[in-house]
Amino acid sequence: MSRLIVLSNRLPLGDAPSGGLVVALEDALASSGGLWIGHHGIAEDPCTRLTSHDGASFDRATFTLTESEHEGYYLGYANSVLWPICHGRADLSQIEHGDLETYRAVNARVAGLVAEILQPDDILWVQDYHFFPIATELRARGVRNRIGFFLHIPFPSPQDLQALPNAEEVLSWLADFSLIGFQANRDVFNLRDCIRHITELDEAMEGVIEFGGKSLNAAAFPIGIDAKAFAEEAKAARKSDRVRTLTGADLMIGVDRLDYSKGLPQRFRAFQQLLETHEDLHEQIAFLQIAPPTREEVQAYQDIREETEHLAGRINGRFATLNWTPIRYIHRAVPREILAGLFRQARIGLVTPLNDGMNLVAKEYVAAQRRNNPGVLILSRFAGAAEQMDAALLINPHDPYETAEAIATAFRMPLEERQDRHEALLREVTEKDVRWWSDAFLKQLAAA
Ligand code: GDG
Repeated sequence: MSRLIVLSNRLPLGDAPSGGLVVALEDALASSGGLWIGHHGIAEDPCTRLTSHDGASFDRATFTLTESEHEGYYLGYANSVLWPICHGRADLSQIEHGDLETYRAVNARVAGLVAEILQPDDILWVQDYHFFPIATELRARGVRNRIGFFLHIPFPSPQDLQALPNAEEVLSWLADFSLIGFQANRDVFNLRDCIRHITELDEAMEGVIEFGGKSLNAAAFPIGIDAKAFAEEAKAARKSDRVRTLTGADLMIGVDRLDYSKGLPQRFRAFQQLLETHEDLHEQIAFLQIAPPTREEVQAYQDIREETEHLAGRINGRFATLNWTPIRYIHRAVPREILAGLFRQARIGLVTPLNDGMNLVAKEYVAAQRRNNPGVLILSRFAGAAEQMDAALLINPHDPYETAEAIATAFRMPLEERQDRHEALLREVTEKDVRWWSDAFLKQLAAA
């Protein structure tokens, strides 16, 4: 069995957002004597370290970034250029002179580290948009190993891709991976369209995607969650006294990093629309939005915070009564076991991103429900999850009327319909869990 080496921007340290990935990869890493390489901390002298922890099931290697690398590579090109453009928000991109150079340089340095570690039979699995150039860098160093890539965020349309300062280069970077995994079919189609557009090939090449004389091997591998474990956590939390019913009203929940791709202002406006047109629902629904901070150094994130907080304040000012607050907005992270219990209690789960690679909250909400009395998932058509989860109430998050009506429908949905929808959703979430995801990807990579 080949040794598995995983490369991701952040080294998993057991906290929530990376938790799923660890579960997915732990078995394969442990049984192959594998290694996880990731970034850990900022230091003036960039250094790399190999660490083995007592009792840990796999070894880790870390690299640090300098302050200016952190700015140019991470905050700059990765999160102020690639992130907005891949999410269809080229208008929010900030192309700064030198950031792309820094991004290339960090990738070259990390490739040097990886090349030193790699042995001939190892399989390398690279995670996400921080490392688009890594296979090209490794190939230039003579590395012939199988290198897989998984993109956790959407792959852009041709229109958006060309908003990058280096659209063609990104495609040629991708061509050096042995297998490219995307979240959804949508992304595979976008890659095909981008190549067709940029190379001005008008004939459709079914099945094969070629660029610069190389064939690209790309497919959708929708990421999942550890559904069984999450359901257990939700069940246990219900019994603990840390999660209590909030008010007399029924709970509707949203949980998202405070990111402009998650559509929070649109969601709040849809809720306002509901309150304007459904007076009978006043004091009946308590909307809890948990939105922990993220990338606060980037201007677009400061702007989305202001807009979101302004709207929450305005809606509460207008509709609150002495014993009812329509929106509870928490701009802090909430412990995972409490989240799980809240999902279970919530009659409606509201997941309305404007664009999202997959969206794991949708899957967690479904896993946390009681089978005999499940809540209703309202899901954006623009989440990768919508391809798998069409038994949810699918909505266009830009349309406040449609979203408001979906909330009213969810609130009044008869038990039998809720159970039917939930059963279909739960089957998908349980069958295609996070272990299915890593097994499917690694199997195809091994065959590449
Ligand atoms: C990227 C892609 C793709 C959130 N708030 C708290 C908290 N969370 C947890 C959720 C969930 C995770 O963080 C968020 O996952 P998402 O999938 O919703 O979104 P991104 O962070 O944008 O992740 C996305 C994902 O990668 C995986 O491929 O699905 O499309 O953008 O697990 O529950 N956890 C805790 N407290 C919080 O306040 N404990």
